[in-house]
Amino acid sequence: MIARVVKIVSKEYTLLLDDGSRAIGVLRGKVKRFDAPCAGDLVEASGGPHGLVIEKILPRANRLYRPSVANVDQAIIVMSVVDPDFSPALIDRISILIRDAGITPLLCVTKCDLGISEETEVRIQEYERGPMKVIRTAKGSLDPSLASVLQGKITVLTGQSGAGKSTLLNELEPTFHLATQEISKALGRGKHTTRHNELHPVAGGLVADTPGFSSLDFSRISARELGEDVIDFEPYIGKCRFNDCVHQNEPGCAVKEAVENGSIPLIRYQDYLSVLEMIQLRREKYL
Ligand SMILES: Nc1nc2c(ncn2[C@@H]2O[C@H](COP(=O)(O)OP(=O)(O)O)[C@@H](O)[C@H]2O)c(=O)[nH]1
Ligand SMILES: [Mg+2]
Ligand SMILES: [Zn+2]
Repeated sequence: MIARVVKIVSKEYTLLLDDGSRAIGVLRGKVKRFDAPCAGDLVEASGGPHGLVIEKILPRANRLYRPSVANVDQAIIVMSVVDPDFSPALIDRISILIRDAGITPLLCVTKCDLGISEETEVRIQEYERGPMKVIRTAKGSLDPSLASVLQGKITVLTGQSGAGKSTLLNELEPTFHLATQEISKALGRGKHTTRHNELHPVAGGLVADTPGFSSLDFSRISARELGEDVIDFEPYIGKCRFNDCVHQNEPGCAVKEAVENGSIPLIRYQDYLSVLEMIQLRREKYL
């Protein structure tokens, strides 16, 4: 049978079966020598006397390493309006990395009940006019469109620690009691209480709640590829005069034209340039 890995605790794999039931599986010896399964993997399993045995991992559509999840359909960038502060630079960087992994980014703006500054409101509206789906939420009044985007998909929540990821999941699934920061502080367990390697059944889909990340790693992206990872640039890719255009100083650049006529927000382009310069500096360092 084919089953989905939804949780891994040491050598025990929790498998979600076709009929919605769960069963524990272990690896057939030969699987171990290759790549072990991660959450999100579809595996071929067979019944054994002591439960299910995982025979083989089916080919992956994509693979994230932090968190370790395969076959991810979309990633929701969770960003609060305050506490921690709203950061377009962070949204743009995370969104580049998500698209580079072959995954669709969405933006969820949390804590809207805490009041939105004029500057932040302008920035949010820029995203709302752009190509990324944006959902605003406030504790206690969850937007139903969030549940509908999760339906039937594997979703990763990503964003700074304290942005409200666990709170969102608890509100989406009232049977959940994921530790939020208030609780974990009270228990003195520090900030990172969220468990890795688990996909939670939420709103008819599967969701990975991830801890806040510590670093953004652009080392595998080249200057040439970077523009393709910027979702706002998509309509202009391939339309520049030079086909190796990095949309920096080149004449006849369709991206720069779109920035000048206001089709791409200036801040999005500036964030792109700062990542590009970082990649270019890194190259120089190793030449
Ligand atoms: N006022 C308000 N507080 C929120 C909201 N979402 C989360 N919080 C609070 O923000 C803190 C961090 O939330 P948490 O879900 O643990 O963030 P995580 O680290 O991203 O999982 C907690 O104290 C939550 O109660 C919201 O929409 N409004
Ligand atoms: Mg959390
Ligand atoms: Zn260009």
